[in-house]
Amino acid sequence: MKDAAPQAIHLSAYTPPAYLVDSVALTFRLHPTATRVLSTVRFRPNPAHPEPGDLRLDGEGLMLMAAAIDGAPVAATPDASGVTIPAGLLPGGAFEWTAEVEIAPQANTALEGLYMSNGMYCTQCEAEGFRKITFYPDRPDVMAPFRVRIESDLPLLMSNGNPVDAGWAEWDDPHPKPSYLFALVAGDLVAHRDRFTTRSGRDVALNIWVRPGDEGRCAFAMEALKRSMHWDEEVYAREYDLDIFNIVAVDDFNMGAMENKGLNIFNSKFVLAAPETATDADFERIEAIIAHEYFHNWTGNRITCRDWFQLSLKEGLTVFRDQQFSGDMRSHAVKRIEDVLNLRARQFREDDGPLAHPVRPASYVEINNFYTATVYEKGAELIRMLHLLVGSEGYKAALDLYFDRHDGQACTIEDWLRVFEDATGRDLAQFKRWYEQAGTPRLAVAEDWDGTTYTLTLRQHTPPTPGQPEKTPVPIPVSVGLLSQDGGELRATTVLELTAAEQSFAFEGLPQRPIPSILRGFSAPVILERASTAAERAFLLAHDTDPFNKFEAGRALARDVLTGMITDGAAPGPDHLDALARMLRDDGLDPAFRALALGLPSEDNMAQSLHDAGAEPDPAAIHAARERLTREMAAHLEPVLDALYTDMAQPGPFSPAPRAAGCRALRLAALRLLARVDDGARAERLFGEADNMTEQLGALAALLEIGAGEAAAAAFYRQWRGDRLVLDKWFALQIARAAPERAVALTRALTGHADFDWRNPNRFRAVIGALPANAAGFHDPSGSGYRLVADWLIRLDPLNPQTAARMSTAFDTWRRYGPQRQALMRAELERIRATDGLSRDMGEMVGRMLD
Ligand code: 0A1
Ligand code: ZN
Repeated sequence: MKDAAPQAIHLSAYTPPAYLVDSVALTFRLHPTATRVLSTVRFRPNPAHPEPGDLRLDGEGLMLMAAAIDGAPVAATPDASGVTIPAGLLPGGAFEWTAEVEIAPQANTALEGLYMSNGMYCTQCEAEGFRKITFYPDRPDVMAPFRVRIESDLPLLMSNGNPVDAGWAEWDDPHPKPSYLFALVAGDLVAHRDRFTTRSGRDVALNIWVRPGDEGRCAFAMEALKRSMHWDEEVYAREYDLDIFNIVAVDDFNMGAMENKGLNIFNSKFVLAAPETATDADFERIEAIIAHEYFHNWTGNRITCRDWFQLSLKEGLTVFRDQQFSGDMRSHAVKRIEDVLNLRARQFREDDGPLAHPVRPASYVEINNFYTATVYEKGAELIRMLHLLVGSEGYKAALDLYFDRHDGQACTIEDWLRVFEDATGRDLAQFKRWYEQAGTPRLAVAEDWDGTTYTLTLRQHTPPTPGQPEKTPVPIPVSVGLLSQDGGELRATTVLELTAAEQSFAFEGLPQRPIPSILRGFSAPVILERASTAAERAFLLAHDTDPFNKFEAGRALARDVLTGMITDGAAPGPDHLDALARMLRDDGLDPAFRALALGLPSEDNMAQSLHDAGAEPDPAAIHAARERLTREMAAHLEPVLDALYTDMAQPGPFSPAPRAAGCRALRLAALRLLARVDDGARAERLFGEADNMTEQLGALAALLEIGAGEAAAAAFYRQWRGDRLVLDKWFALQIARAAPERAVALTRALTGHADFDWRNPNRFRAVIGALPANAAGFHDPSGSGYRLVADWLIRLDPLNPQTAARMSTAFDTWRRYGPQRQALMRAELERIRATDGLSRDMGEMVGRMLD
């Protein structure tokens, strides 16, 4: 018997809290199976609420031992989601609620609330985990200062804010915060320590806490933290506001990291890094996530969200800020390309299927399901567009006003847009549609040339998404530059603002017909539909001065070639290969850029674009075409690849600096192609010689891709079996790079491996999540890939619904494929849905995918 469908929560039903909180005092008596949490909460009626009425506190899975109002015991009987104290039992004005509850952190496998990881206690409260710790109005618009006392024999005890006593058993956080930012850590950890002086002279102790043995892998994260603190002062005039900033690395964590006030908690894979164990991509990611969590101190913590529908208020903005930061630390051009590739791979995919939702959703069943690429990455794109539309000065004025006006508040998207309107005088009523309308707009382009005037006609159209059959035009900033036939700039970049469904823009007085470079810098999150010739794409790859569009021209060229190979059996022509050879030989180009430009669209990306063009994608055919093109590229480009492989070698000790990393990326991209012509000889050699993980793993990937990686994989395991983070890479890489016909069997075999600890989210993702990353393997026509993933999701769901539900997105493209694959995937989704006791998280996800 299934439970009744859980209720959806609607943005339109928001009401302010009946009571506000003036202060919270918590005492934790830690015990693995019987932790006691004592709370003292000072409430007062909210003047903004019509009538205070009953006191409703959220609480889940708590054993209530005692409760009192102003010291007098109250008989409170909790229901499944909390407890209600009738108005009649309340004094009328302010009052003090005290309670004692018991919880069992060791039994908490969902990793939400207070749980244990390797003998250490830690918390995860966003979005609604605090209600698993004690009874409380667990909603972000209730902000309060917290004081926390921790009783335990463990040597390290921490919570938010500043320590009150030398033993760190008591912590005081003076900054009012919502409960989702609460954190507690207790364990036997060691610190990598440093200090930072803010520009107004505050001396801040910085600590990164890790398991003994990991302290040698914290230096990079610490440097990244100091760079982030400095950058936020310089660029946003935001200073840190406590005397101490603690970061803790935990091995069992559902997400990347969490911005708890003064006590960030990180998945250890996004903190720990040493040259031998972390790749360049890891270093880059660590820098970005450290920055992201730090930046939340202002965008998220000091100014938070009124309710969870406003999640992008903090996440879109903080992603935009971390993207700006990474661009400043590294290369803006390369960072922009990487961000757009990621946006297309994850957010465009989401926006094009059954899980499509607006950046500000109108309803949800389980908020944990809305920590999505749309809320995060598309949310950041909206802010990038605002930045472009109002200019750097306007943006700065708006942000200054935002911090000034809203510090200490829980805000909405309306508040956010209003600061831009007030600071710049621009009307953003139409812009707001970007927050409310799901789906990726298609931008069609028509051109006209009359001998002196070049006219671009832009037309926008957004396909229907679930619950939104009709779309209205959104304002789209389209950055355009015009090139002359000899590669010069005829017109520098201008931003065309498309606000209607269709609009024309004329460029007058031109000496010759220009070659347009449209959507420079990827100025809006849209799909540009403009047919072009291979010759024009090759021209732009060679001459465009806008690095994004230069990259894009090469990417489109490759996509067109692959499309031709898949749909018409065409052979790859010379245009693409010759253009690539010229690009690779251009020493003026950043090696990191060249490495990206040498890449091909992913198999999932090809499936997406074929589907968009009305074709039925066949993952096996896509894989075969991509393989064939890779071999052709290798054969055609061998001399230049060989030269790059030699020239890009980095002498001396490993440095994760962007320039060296870019050279390695180009060298390894060359290596992977060369493996196709030298039977992996160079890769074998590099695998044996490499003194860093980037090259060792790159060499292993090259060998696995040509089916010659077995011995290297075994050697890799022997070398790294004791290192959990490296072992995750070992699991994932073998599956992701396996030949499609072997991928499912290999995944199954690895789920029987002694090191497959499926309860650990990183390991589960490394194994079960790697199969969908092998598109042709996952989509094996037998349906065995679908079955294997569904089996494991069903198994994980009762223990860890959040991670299981996130991974169900492997199936969200099911309607793209042919009838047989559709039927097989649908059957697996139905099977998941019919599982007894399915979590609310998973129930919502499969329901949205099926209905
Ligand atoms: N706010 C964090 C992400 C995060 C969200 C939810 C979590 O648990 C349900 C954990 C972390 C961030 O943006 O980094
Ligand atoms: Zn965030």
